[in-house]
Amino acid sequence: MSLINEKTLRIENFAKELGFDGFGVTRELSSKSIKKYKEWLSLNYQGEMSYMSRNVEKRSSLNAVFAGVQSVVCLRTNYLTEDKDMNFINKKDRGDLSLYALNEDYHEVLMQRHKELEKKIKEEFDGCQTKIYIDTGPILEKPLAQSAGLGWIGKHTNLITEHIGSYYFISEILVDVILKVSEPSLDKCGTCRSCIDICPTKAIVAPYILDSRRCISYLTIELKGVIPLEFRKALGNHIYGCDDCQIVCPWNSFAVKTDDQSFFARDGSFQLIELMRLDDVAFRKRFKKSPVKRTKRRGLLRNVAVALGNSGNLSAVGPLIDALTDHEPLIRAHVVWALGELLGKKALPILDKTLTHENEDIVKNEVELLKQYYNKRKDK
Ligand code: B12
Ligand code: SF4
Ligand code: SF4
Repeated sequence: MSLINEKTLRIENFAKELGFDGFGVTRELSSKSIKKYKEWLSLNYQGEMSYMSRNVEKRSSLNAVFAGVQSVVCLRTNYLTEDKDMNFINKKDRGDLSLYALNEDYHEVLMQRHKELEKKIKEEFDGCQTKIYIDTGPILEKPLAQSAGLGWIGKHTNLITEHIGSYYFISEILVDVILKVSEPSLDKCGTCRSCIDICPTKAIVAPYILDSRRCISYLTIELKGVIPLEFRKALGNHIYGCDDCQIVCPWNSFAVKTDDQSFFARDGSFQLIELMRLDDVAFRKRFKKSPVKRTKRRGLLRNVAVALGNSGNLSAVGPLIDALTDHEPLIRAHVVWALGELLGKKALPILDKTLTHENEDIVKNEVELLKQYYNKRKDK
């Protein structure tokens, strides 16, 4: 075995000891992936995620993020702690959160592990330079991981691994020395299209192509403003991200679970009414260190209001009326919609009475839409 192969193997073994369950090495980003990324941007599929269009040069060239890069160590971390099926849609009084978001923010959990692996690489290659990426850097992680043999990009656009599934994070350490490269993974989606068919908002517009603007993960986490009307019903009870396309993927019936305590649900009961009542202090306390804090309180309660509107649960009416006086216009706007869904025309006098001093356009607009809807029905 050559020295490079030996060193790479020792680094891989250490990565496994640290808890990474997948390790692979690649040298470059394929020109096909760069082309596909640029096509995706040209169609505006990134929506409001301006960070996706800001660093095109960096995302298209590893050298632009790390001069002198010779190898990319790609890593996989399983976050699956519990079985999940589509039954959650019938529990309409509860919000559904993505499996990855049930406990601590993984960016923080994973950093320490990466630093230890980085130290090991530097022990093996004295004086080498390294750079860690965990999700947030301007690099195309999935195509890199595919060419490092960690899995293939499925039609739902997530990376999947045979016998493991897709419930894992990917991350990288770029290094300026040559490591032994891995064999790339091959696509095993075949004729299946379950993910495309299940998607509630038809966000997978073609196999391997996702229009983020339609994806519930984007709508509930990344989008900062008003959720477009056309998607609100389809959101159902999703309140933070979406796992649907992964739940139905046949490769996830083999999904292996992790025993890493950092990913276990810290509080499984996401009762919508209870969440609707969270004030600023309670929100901060409940979601401290959780990925959910990304949406801030106003984003989460916006989503919760939509889910309550979809719940058919009339006991939500009282808490929703209380929320009409919330200090966040974004929340009030979605509460208006939710009351319209639950009470129909009967919501109008309540809104007129409670929102007499309303100044915010986004809220007034929702009331106006509801009025127009019932006026049109009267005309007919
Ligand atoms: C932006 C982003 C999002 C956006 C857009 C998602 C997307 N599919 O691009 C939104 C907010 C919607 C999102 C959602 C989710 N995300 Co996200 N997200 C990212 C981020 C930051 C960038 C991804 C990116 O570059 N997208 C741009 C497009 C152009 O890239 P692409 O999907 O790789 O696909 C293009 C090319 O790869 C190319 N292509 C490549 N190979 C092939 C092959 C063929 C045949 C074809 C035709 C095309 C093709 O075509 C595609 C263009 O159409 C990455 C982290 C990172 N830095 O990479 C995490 C990341 C992709 N997200 C992740 C996760 C976990 C999720 C969610 C599952 C979270 C959730 N449960 O809600 C969902 C999944 C939604 C879905 N179906 O993809 C993980 C995925 C892990 C995995 N197993 O793959 C990542 C890698 C974060 C991480 N470090 O672990 N995410
Ligand atoms: S995450 Fe949900 S909304 Fe997004 S593509 Fe998958 S099924 Fe569709
Ligand atoms: S559901 Fe089917 S088509 Fe979609 S990613 Fe999984 S195997 Fe591929």
